[in-house]
Amino acid sequence: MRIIGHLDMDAFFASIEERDRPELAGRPIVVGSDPKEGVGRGVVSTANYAARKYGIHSAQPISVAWRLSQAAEKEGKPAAVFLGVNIGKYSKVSAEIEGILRRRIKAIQKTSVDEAYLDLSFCGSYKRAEELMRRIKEEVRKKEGLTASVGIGPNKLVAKIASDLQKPDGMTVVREKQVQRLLDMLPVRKLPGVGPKTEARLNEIGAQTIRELREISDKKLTDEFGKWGRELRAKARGLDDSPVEEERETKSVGEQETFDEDTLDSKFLLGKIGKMAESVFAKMRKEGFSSFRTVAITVRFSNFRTVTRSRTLRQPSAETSLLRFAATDLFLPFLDKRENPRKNLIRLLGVRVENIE
Ligand code: TTP
Ligand code: MG
Repeated sequence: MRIIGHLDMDAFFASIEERDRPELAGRPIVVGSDPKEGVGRGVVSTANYAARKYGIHSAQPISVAWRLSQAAEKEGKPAAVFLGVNIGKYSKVSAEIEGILRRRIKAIQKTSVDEAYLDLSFCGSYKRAEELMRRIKEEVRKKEGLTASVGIGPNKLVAKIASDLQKPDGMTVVREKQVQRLLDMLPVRKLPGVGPKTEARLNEIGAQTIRELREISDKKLTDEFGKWGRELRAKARGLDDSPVEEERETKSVGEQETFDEDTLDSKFLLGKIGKMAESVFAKMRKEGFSSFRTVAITVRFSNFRTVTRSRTLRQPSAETSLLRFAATDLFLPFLDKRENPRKNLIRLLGVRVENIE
């Protein structure tokens, strides 16, 4: 019998900060960019549950979070505490939690800084799987001072949905024969992979709940969504046979962009390189890495000839400015005779960091 678990830490970054600053216990906490008294331009990484009561949430502009906090204060509630992101610290905690899991479970798929799928089939029964996960939650609470929410089900899809159902500090077990009844009650948005766009289109064709999605004919789903329609159909039935597999370690993070028009406008291209360096750095941090050692750029010319150039630093760097500098420096020769004697136009640029930790 397959039994799969999914563990997701509660308000992860914010819970760590709350733990480390006992004077903040119980206060609303927002972790993210500097709000700069309401004119800051970044976003909220996460907020603890007290701050979520004010409507503050991940990915929201930090200026909006600031206003929500001020509004709450006007009503006599405590103002939120705004803290910067200390990704190095959170990665360490993440690795410790992974250690706790690995000591008791062989097959683990860590999917983000605070989430993992666990193959609990070896437990032999849902009861024993639940006992094991209760012990693990207890150990995480004792050793790390943090709470986690756990879902247990017959596959990854159901386990992931289940871990979200009783947050925070939740434990939700969904046995095979309960799957359909549970899914049928939930809105379609609860299915992993269904974002705001799919949700809106499903609502348009009359499916608010997973039950309603299940009742749409296969033909209509395929007409509307193509291949994705078939996947939705399986999800709505709680079907998923994907294995819990060790993620190949991400050793690089990058992005690339193809331009609307091929160009050799140096101001435009250097601006792009700079922006991409910043955003690759942000992405790297979001994925739980704090430093890089190698910077690589990709240049594709209008004739599709593609060139990669990279530079490895003597030691790891955690500086966005250094990434920006290295990427720019690698790119400059493409603007002149050194790498581009025929003045070929450029159609795509990419920036990537490797050897990340
Ligand atoms: P989540 O597990 O999505 O959120 P969470 O742990 O803060 O809260 P929940 O109790 O609902 O699980 O993400 C884990 C961490 O990843 C989160 O603490 C901060 C970070 N993160 C971002 O930096 N930006 C984001 O947009 C999201 C969603 C998360
Ligand atoms: Mg979480």
